[in-house]
Amino acid sequence: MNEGHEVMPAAPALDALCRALAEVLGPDSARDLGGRGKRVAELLRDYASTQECWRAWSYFLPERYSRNLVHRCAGFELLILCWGEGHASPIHDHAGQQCWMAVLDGELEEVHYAFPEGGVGAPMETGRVRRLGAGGVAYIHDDIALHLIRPVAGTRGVSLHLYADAIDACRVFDPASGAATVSEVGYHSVRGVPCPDRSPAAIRAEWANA
Ligand code: 2CO
Ligand code: FE2
Repeated sequence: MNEGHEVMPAAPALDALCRALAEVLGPDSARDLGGRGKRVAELLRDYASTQECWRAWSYFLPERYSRNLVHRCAGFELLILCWGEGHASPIHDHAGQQCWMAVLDGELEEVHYAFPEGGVGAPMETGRVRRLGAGGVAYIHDDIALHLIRPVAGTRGVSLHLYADAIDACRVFDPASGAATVSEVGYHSVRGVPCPDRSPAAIRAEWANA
């Protein structure tokens, strides 16, 4: 170990997954993946069911679910999300992008919501609710539904999220009224190293040529 230098934890199988995803997705293929979407889901399922190196890059926060960057490039972004007991995402959209979620640990609940077409002022309608255990893969796009994600009550969970393309901001919805606000999303760690004081813009700039 080099004194004075932070040791960066390694996650070789995650790096291999990113290389495989880059081959399948390409730099500008987010809109119409055709049959390649199935291959993306398979790659995520294989990783989630057989690998453990994500543990080195998972980082829980007491107050909210954490967003931990694995890789960001033209075409996609890969994150590990760590969900503590009682945490939940807001109801949100995905900025027109495609999103796959593979459960790495625990059991997560996904709740779909219909887009509030009638305007704001009424409670949002809940759609399908489903639970996914480790190795399970879900897919969402704005044409399918809005959603929220949370661990099953009283438990923690970890999930791997692939966004194609990367999402820098999304809309979050108030369940009581359907009112939407735009919310920038950020990162709590990058490749296993916590980054509490770094702005999302600085991190995005660092990855701009990856
Ligand atoms: N989209 C949310 C986020 O990236 C998590 S829910 O899965 O899509 O914070
Ligand atoms: Fe989401």
